[in-house]
Amino acid sequence: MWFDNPSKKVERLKKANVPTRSANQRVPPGQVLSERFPVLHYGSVPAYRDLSKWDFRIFGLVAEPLRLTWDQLMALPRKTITADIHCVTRWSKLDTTWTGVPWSEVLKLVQVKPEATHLMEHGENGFTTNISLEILAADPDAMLAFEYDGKPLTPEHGYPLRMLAPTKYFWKSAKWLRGLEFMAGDRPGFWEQNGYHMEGDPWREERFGW
Ligand SMILES: Nc1nc2c(c(=O)[nH]1)N[C@H]1C(S)=C(S)[C@@H](COP(=O)(O)O)O[C@H]1N2
Ligand SMILES: [Mo]
Repeated sequence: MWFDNPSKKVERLKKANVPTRSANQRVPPGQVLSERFPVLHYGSVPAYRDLSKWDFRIFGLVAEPLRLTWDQLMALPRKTITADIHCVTRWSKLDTTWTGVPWSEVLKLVQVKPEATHLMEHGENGFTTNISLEILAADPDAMLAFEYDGKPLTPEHGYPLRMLAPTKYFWKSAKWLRGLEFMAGDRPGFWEQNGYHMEGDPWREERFGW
């Protein structure tokens, strides 16, 4: 498939004006490689006894808001991808492998209104982060991820579900994801309200300020 071809992927991202690595450059400016997988978040790690009461909501600028149970989410098409991740605190990790529901499949679940331009990701503990729909559509690795390295996400990395939008700094990948809100225009999420950049592109070093 086209997304198995790395040069096709880069081509497509460039079309959407997403700067990407060139063949000999995988680490964005100002970043340091990490072998470990650091854990980073604000607040405490949610604990789930089971997922029977867990649900996932898609709302905002959609024809009909949607509520999915965990079992319904698990019945959706899935794929496994490998991508590099870049945290604004300057660590990058190469070749991380994730399994989840591809963004293209999420878009099939609802009828998104034409005015919608951005998405607000809603995490369990009130965490939010904003991202553009154009970026998500252009990134074949964007997904609702539930496995890392072939195993369910660990609690600290977002169990049971997190966003994965690896063309942006990793704060744009909300852990403990519970909802997606389609919006007309952009609105700052949690870190963005606290001075982080609205776009957060690691290749342009969009760390702070907007
Ligand atoms: N719900 C939630 N998701 C979050 C955060 C958070 O504070 N709460 N922090 C973000 C930040 S700043 C980073 S760098 C990544 C870290 O993910 P990791 O702990 O799996 O490395 O999660 C992002 N997702
Ligand atoms: Mo971060």
